[in-house]
Amino acid sequence: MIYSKKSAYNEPQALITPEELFLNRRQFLKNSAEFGGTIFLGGFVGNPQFTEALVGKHLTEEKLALSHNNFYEFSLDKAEVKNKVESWKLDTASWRVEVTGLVDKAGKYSIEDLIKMAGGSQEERVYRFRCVEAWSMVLPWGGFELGKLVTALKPQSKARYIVFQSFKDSKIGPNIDRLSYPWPYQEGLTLEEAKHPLAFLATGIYGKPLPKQSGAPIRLVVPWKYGFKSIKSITKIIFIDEKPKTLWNELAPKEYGFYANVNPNVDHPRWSQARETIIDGKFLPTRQKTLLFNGYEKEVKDLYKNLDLVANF
Ligand SMILES: Nc1nc2c(c(=O)[nH]1)N[C@H]1C(S)=C(S)[C@@H](COP(=O)(O)O)O[C@H]1N2
Ligand SMILES: [Mo]
Repeated sequence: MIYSKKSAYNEPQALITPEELFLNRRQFLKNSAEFGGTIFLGGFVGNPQFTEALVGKHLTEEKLALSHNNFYEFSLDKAEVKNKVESWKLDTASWRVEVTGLVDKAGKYSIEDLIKMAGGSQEERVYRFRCVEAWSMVLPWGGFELGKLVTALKPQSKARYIVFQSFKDSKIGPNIDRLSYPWPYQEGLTLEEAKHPLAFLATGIYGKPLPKQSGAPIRLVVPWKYGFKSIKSITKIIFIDEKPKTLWNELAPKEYGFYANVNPNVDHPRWSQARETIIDGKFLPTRQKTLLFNGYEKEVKDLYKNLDLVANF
């Protein structure tokens, strides 16, 4: 693939000021001491090429990002998710992700195992994040490239898609009993998409381990797709040969496609996708134009060169 890491990180529209990133890193160092000895010991190493190229736009304020969440297993109210997750007694150390299907290295892995398989270190990535509901944020994730893990798991030659599932335990997420959705929350990518260097598995945000409302202890981040693809609190990864069912697509196939690439030219049946509201806490909404592939066109367009983006929304 014609792709250099540098191009991915040097997006001109990106993202935050070096100053903010620096403060953020200092904050991380402080917090990593508090979490010392755990899987976060390695920390999230920022990419200096990236840092130097940052201009203009602002990182979403931490307290806004961490109190404006979509996590339907807990609540349909974005402001309420944070409170609802508090009763979740999350034990990160015993969390396992089951890997099954058309893959040589099937098994049940701890978060530490997954990080080791992906090369043993974690890094920080600042990505734009665009929800299908037409709001956006700029978020500093900590974690590792999904593709590194995928390669280490040795998918078999028949594998063409990768499926992710969240927990299906109503003792954790009460709405699993209350809402008749096709639980567990399930999402999927083509294997090619999953191997793209921008596809990321996050274990942290703002230099700290992921809080529960953000999808602890591990969640997907696919920055060129609508936010609903970025599934939280992953418990299962399945390699398969056919396009999988995905939760929103199953619930409303005319509204939410499998690909869900951010596209200002393909409106949602009930609203326009041409613009987005920046989550900045201001009383009057700040709007900006939505970019094709959420601004990552240069990096990802080759994945879709033979795909009709309108038919395959
Ligand atoms: N398991 C699970 N993952 C999920 C969701 C969810 O309800 N459950 N919501 C999705 C949607 S619609 C969005 S926009 C993002 C929100 O992530 P954030 O709360 O960290 O911003 O998570 C996605 N992942
Ligand atoms: Mo979303």
